[in-house]
Amino acid sequence: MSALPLDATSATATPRTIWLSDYTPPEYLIDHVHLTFRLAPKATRVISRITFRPNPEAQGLGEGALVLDGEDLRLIWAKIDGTALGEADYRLSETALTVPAARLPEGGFVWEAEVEIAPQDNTALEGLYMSKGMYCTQCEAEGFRKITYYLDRPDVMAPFDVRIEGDAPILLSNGNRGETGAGYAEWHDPWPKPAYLFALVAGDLRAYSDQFTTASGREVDLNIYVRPGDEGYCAYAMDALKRSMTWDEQVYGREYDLDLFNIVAVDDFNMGAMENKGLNIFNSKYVLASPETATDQDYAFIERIIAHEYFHNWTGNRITCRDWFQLCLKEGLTVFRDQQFSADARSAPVQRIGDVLNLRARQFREDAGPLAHPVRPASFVEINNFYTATVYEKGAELIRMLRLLVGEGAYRAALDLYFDRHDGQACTIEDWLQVFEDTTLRDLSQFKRWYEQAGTPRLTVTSTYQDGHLVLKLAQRTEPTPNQPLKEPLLFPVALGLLGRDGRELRPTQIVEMVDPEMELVFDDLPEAPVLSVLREFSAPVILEIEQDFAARATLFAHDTDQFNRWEAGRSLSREVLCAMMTDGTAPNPDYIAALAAVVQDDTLDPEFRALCASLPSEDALANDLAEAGVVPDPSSIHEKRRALEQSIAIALAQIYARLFETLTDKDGYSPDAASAGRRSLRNVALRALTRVHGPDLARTQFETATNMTDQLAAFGALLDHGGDVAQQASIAFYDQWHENRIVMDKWFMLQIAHAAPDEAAQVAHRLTEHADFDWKNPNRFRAVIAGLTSANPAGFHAPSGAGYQFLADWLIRMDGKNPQTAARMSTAFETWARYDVDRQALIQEALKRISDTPNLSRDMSEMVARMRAGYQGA
Ligand code: B3K
Ligand code: ZN
Repeated sequence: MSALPLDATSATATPRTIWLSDYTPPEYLIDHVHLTFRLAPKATRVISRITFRPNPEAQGLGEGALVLDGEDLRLIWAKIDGTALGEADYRLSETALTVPAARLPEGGFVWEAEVEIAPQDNTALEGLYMSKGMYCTQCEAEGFRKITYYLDRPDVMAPFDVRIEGDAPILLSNGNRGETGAGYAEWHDPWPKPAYLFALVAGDLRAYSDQFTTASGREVDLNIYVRPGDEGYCAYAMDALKRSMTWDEQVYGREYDLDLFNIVAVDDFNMGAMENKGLNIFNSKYVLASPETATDQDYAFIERIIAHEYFHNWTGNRITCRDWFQLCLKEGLTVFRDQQFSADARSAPVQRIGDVLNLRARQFREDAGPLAHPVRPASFVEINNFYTATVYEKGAELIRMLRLLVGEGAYRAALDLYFDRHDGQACTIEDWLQVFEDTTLRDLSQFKRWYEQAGTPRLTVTSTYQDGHLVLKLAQRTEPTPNQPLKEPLLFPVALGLLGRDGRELRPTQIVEMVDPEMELVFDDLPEAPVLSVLREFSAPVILEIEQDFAARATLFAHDTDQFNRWEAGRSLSREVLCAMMTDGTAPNPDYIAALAAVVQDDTLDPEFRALCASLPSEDALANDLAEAGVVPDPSSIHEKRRALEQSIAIALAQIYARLFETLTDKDGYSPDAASAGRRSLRNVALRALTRVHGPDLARTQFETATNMTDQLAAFGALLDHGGDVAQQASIAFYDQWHENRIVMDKWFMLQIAHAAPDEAAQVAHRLTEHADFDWKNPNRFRAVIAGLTSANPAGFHAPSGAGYQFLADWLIRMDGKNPQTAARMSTAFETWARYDVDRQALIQEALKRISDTPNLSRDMSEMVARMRAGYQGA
């Protein structure tokens, strides 16, 4: 039989654009799958037995041929209904195996095949691969085709039985346990699933176990599998899992549906985690935690991601996507559900501010550049490039808007209908919107444009007040994005309230629906020209353009009943102060500092909220805002002016911060709950400011005596920010203390680059890539160093010499040859090129061209680079 080279990164056939409009149903469906794995690092054998039947809904375009996806597989033999196939019976290409209709029995048949794969050589971490001696899989989106020949598409769902043969003490797959004996284990997953949810794990693992009883009384065994020695770091993830299970029962009426739920922590993983049916696989940094090693932020991420993957069991697994264009069907909804869960578990306003910060930092940025695409894209070359902030975060915003538009009760009724009607199916956005239309009898065709139209809409609000009457004019528009020059008006909810100049509430929140390009609203009987609080709780993912004087925003910052808009007003003030400092060199406005002082010292407010108000917009956010305003951002000036404002605030608020630093001390040990985390957060904002004003003594003491990573890392950051010998010493001490803990060491790598002076940052990053502990094939370590420069030190990344761009391009080229997914993801650091001056633009484009000229570039990277090069006119 013919053999193909076993090379995990071999380039596939000429990249082809796949279109949503070309979707056709599969020619065959699968009734049952049986897989046997004989594990060996260099030569794993996979024996499949798959029952096919013709799809009654097929359009016959394939003329009845069986076309199985398969990549990097060595075919040993194949049979149909027990008869071996000869070489003349099928055609093999680099991506498929085709059996012509003439060779197939009518009405269905059993396909059997044996293939060989080499998990140890699989550096792409897609399909079956090895991480520190353990076997593990990642199949979403199209990794299953690297395991065996199959219809690797989400609309083909089947029950799977799996037998694993190997020496490892723990052998896991999806579903419920079957027979287990020396050297083998069998698994049965009764729920039909697409191949992307298949998973296998084998290794020397230890379980941290617990149990959960579902609302209807089903006993579920829960296990978190980790490497020996990590068992002591699983308690928080387990607690988060049980709380997620209860929450989904209470809020969505969804119960778990197998006898066991397994989670495995893996060190080498391309993303955060994966929702494989009954066998979630996690990047170990989103599972393992102890007070000494994980920060409060790590705990919050673990809680959120555990919940997210668990919630996929219904939104993603029981109801999946018809094709990959519908990715937001499961991701947008599941992100929205995990945001709701975190808001319930923590503080809702703080959660909302965090969600919006994230949306703006990643999704608005994406929408403003060459990678802009709709929540449901119309085409792609490599689907892995579309697991984006737009699909996930903007996708979640669409669900949030729908809920606001139809109301909480109708939302729950629509979801009940969705689960009822579509359980076991592979669905589309049309199916999703239909349940809302059927529940509310509303026509949602205008709302559907949100799924198809890229770009962040702008909402402009102007007002006139006369004799007790307020007239509000609202207008919407969306700028053109790549390949979408014309935009249509969208339907979205605008939550607004009115305040008096003294801050009392004149009108409570009301929700109006923006439908047309323009709308006018009239309010009567107002005693004075009110202060407008528009887009409360950030009711729609739009850019709000509103002229409000300093006093009006100071009123909102001091008094708005909507916590989100209170924070937003403070942010708008700080942005204005910074822009003035940058454009005409003005000193920081003392009124802003006074307004900030009032919020920071108000002990009736949640400390986390105060910490958020005290944090200035990030350098990247400021660059984005300047570009929005038509000013070419200068990353070094942004860096300097932002530091200068931080310094002024630190000096002005030094006494307040000294008091907070004293009073917010936690007397009774560490607890990861939101209230305790909030106190640490504000106290560490104070520490950083006090270090700026009084020098490093406080931070050094905290660094040396801290009993939790949140406080130790904050002190480390303050010392690095201070610089000089103390920074050096802290860095050595941190290394000595933590060099054996891989998750903590990622922080060490990242922070040093983050705090390097901009003109040295690329050099520091480069030096760290030569450090003995830099393992570039580990995605977490690679990301720590690359993002340490590109995200955590923007002034360094955009240094005028171009050294940052060169550093990134060198590493992307190198990584692309091993792990295209991780490389392509990191390439988005270049997506903002159009914001900058012509010299920086030319340097970035040069770097992109160099990547593009590299031979054998992956499909992932060539697509990203081509999209980012488009539109550049030259210097
Ligand atoms: N569904 C996975 C992401 C898969 C990414 C494939 N490149 C994790 C999640 O969203 O829950
Ligand atoms: Zn997800």
